[in-house]
Amino acid sequence: MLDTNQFIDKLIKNEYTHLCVVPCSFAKNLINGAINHNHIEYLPSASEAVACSIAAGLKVAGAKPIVIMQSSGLTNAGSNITSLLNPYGITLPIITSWRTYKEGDSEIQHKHLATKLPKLIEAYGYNHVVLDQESIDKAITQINLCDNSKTITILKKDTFSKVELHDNYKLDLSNYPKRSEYLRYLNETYKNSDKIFIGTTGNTAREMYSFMSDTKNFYMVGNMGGALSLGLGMAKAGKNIYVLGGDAEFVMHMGGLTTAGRYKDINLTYILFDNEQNKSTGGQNSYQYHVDYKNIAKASGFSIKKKSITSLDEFREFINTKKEGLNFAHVKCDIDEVTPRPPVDVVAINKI
Ligand SMILES: Cc1ncc(C[n+]2csc(CCOP(=O)(O)OP(=O)(O)O)c2C)c(N)n1
Repeated sequence: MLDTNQFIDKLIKNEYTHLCVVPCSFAKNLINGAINHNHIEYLPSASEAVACSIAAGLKVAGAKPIVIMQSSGLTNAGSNITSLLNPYGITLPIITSWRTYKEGDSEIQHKHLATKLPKLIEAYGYNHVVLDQESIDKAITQINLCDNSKTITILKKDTFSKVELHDNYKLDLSNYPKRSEYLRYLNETYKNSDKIFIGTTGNTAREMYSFMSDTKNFYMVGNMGGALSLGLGMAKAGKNIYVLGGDAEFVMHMGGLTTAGRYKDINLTYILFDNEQNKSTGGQNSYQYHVDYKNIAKASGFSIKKKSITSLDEFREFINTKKEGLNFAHVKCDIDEVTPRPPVDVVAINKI
């Protein structure tokens, strides 16, 4: 195992300047260590495609960026790698975690790339190295190789020693109800109804499994950023849909909002539960204070609850007064304890 803080010190000595990141729990110690350290600028990115393009801009302008992403995110970055980095000859370190999969695991989103990740990298026209887990010097040499050649670094689980985010990065959300309280209310209100609840990857889907046992649920365990569009498809096919999402998920493929906003004659309600962080990948702040979720939804064509919801009473009022059609609400919430992942037999539903 590598000492995370020593590794970051060496990155700084090697003059790396920025970390462009979509978090992955396999890389959380490295990410959280860099956030604590503050010497390499942390650039939380809406998607892996965004992270790669920012890094390319930094590199051509003389900075020394590193990109960190999850293996599933390497597919999002495919267009950037093959149509920006490669043809323009821009080289920079991309560290991708290598998510594993065992038969019977409910993380079905990782099953394919658990064996095919090196082949995907090869198909992009790149070599790969697996980050050394024993020697910081060897690992830094590998990062430097990626900085100067078409090579992608693969990060295995448990490569970096444990680092907790410093207390000043921990958020106090105690003025808001926990997400579980809102979910329990939805469960009570809609138990045994024909409404379908889609939970986004991250903790929303997991918490739905724990707190909404009596509603019809679709747990989206991967396909980050795609829950709203899945919901649009189901709503266009005549179903009454609720998408329950996280704030980091909201921005990943935000074009889904502009597409959905065209259709007013469907029943689709998007409830964004904003805990200001990536809870499921180590609690990194999402730093989206500048984003006006409600007005983005409104400008995209949704009917919105004008004020952000900060209490259960306001939530009840929204649920009981909203009209049919395309609705959006921004709900502030506190974080719950970690809840179990839904098991594979309930995740792998393919018909509703
Ligand atoms: C393409 C892709 N990139 C990264 C991830 C890793 N990932 C899973 S959940 C998550 C963050 C989710 O945060 P948010 O939507 O705010 O929900 P929360 O976990 O806080 O409830 C990330 C980055 C992923 N699943 N897919």
